[in-house]
Amino acid sequence: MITDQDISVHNEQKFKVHSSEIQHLETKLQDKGFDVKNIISDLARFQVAIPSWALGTGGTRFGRFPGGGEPTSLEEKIADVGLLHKLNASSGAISLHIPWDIPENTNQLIALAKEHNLAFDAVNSNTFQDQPNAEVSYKFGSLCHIDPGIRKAAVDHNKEVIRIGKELDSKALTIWLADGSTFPGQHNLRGALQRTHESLASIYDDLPEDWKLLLEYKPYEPNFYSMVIPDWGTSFLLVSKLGEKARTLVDLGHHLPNTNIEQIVAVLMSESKLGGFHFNDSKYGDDDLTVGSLKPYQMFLIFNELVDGMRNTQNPEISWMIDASHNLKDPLEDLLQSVEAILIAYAQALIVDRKSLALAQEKNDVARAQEILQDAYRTDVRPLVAAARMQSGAALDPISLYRSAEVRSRLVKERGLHAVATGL
Ligand code: LRH
Ligand code: MN
Ligand code: MN
Repeated sequence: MITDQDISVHNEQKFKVHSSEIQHLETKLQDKGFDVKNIISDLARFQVAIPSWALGTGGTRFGRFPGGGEPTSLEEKIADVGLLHKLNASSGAISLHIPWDIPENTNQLIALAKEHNLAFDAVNSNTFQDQPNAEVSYKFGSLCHIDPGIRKAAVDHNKEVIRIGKELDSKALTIWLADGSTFPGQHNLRGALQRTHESLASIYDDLPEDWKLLLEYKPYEPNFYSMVIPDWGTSFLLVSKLGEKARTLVDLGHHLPNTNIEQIVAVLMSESKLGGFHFNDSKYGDDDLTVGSLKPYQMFLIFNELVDGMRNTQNPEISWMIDASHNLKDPLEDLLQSVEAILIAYAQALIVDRKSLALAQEKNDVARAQEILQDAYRTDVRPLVAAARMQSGAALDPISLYRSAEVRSRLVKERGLHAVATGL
């Protein structure tokens, strides 16, 4: 849908303004001792996986309002992510959710992904919904279930997801559990945790050597009295027991209001246990809104810890992924905005004057430390992000090209107005 030719025409149109912006920024950053080329290369390398379930409009309990032209097959989902990657060169992977996605002809899917320069990121298991004709029900939990037969079914499903992931050359399994209790007394809290650990250990036994197991946590929802893995501490406890290949995944929406997420990042990285990220934004809970739409300063503070941790800890490579989906915007525009917001926060973190910050910290110069952080945050780094895209052959302004190329109406024409993606 978007060709190299479209991109070069677009970039030529935008180049004059862009080059004056980047020159201005370069002068400013050079003066502070930053090598702009290095920053641009770091940004160009950064890849964020797109979840297959974000390509359609999400919904609320009250309704879903699809905008048309949504992908209805895995092939079409891959094509959509390919389109994003063509536009921004930063979305080079797709994360599948089984059984929302059922890869049938894996060889064909691998070839198609290759055509779009995409890799298969973490595969996600689903033991939070009952599938049609399923022999067991997860109504009262999955890996924590009191019934060993149901626990085994949930474990076997995760093993099946690993098997599928291996075929696709994926390298990680992400587990999010809805397990918990809604009323006091429903669970023996220690028992539920113990059984979950045993089930996870059995899944971990099947994990290939070069894979990782990423374990999410969430304080509430769907259960409103207790979740078996409510917080980073419980996830950390479990992944520590499981072994080296198991790590905690931080989903930004899975915290109680005002939680200091950047501090969680720092603690996990100091223990080499931060495995992955699910980016989104929220005001009230797990709202799954566009990254950076509500709390861009928090995003920056998180990336500030990530950059510091990536330089100064032994934490292994982190899996980056978006986990967002809502009711109103064109999902592809929304994802372009999310990826842009992630890269902006990363760029801001890359221009923190860390030497001066360390000095200010040493002297307990609190005002200076704040000045240093906010100086980076208040710099308009968008030209750096655009430069990284252009360097990789993508568009200076992806959304404007997406709109001028009328991608959505072409997708509607091709797939139909009532094409609705499977998923959440
Ligand atoms: C539920 C959730 C979780 C998973 C996703 C599939 O909270 O958003 O974050 O990663 O569903
Ligand atoms: Mn998530
Ligand atoms: Mn969530």
